[in-house]
Amino acid sequence: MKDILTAPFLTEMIRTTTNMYNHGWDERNGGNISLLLTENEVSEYCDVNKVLRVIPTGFKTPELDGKYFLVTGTGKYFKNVQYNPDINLGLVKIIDEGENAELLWGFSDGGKFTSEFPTHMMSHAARLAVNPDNKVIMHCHPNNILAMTYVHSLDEKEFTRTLWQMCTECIIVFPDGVNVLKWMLCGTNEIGIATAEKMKTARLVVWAQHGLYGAGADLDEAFGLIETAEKAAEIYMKIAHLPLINTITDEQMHLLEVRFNVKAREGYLK
Ligand code: 2HA
Ligand code: ZN
Repeated sequence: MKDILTAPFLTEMIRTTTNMYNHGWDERNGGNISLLLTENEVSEYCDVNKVLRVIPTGFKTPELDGKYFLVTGTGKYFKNVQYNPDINLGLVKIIDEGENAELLWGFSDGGKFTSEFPTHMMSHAARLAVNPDNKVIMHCHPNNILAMTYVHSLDEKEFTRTLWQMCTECIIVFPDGVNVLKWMLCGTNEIGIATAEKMKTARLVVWAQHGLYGAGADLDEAFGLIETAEKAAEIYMKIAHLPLINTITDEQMHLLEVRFNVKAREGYLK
């Protein structure tokens, strides 16, 4: 058995949480990530039959039965993942139609997965139905997206169009746009169900006055999506109070669609 601390999925997770902390997106225990792994990947580094503990989840996701996830821990700080990965991260296998998770590695101080586990697992199920290659659900509190939810309409089409207009790359990176959930109580099955519903049509879901969720085929893709949306929101927050003289027009967006072979969300461009 190889040392799990050398597993690419673990080193990537450590780099990503550290990077996100350094971006200021994950203050204190803010943010959480789950990464879907194959049994082959996991069994190189850990005995999948040696269950340390069984942790109840409080919800059902039968679609994920038998699937493995590396996930950040509840109450844990992204800042600290690099120093104590075995305390701050856990590797679990989903069993009993999602109602329980077998802990195979990590959470070594007796901890458990993020309080947002319902949203993570329900969003994985929703994204996998759209894209079987999806592996990552990522949540964080980026400053400018958060700020924008206080001063911009939360209408999904308007929110998306504003972000697209802030940088040329946006429509190329997230042609599916950004869905928006009005403020809801976090850490609940209800916000999980609502987020997963929004994940069916976009890989980015804003939680108003809270933060952002991103989905992707790997950690880089989910990170890059969030990074691009956050940059657009930063530009918006720099200019929103100033007279707008120029913008990216819908005609120009159509040129980007053709040049980069992407299709903007149906009905979002004139
Ligand atoms: O647990 O970000 O939404 C930290 C959070 C909750
Ligand atoms: Zn949060």
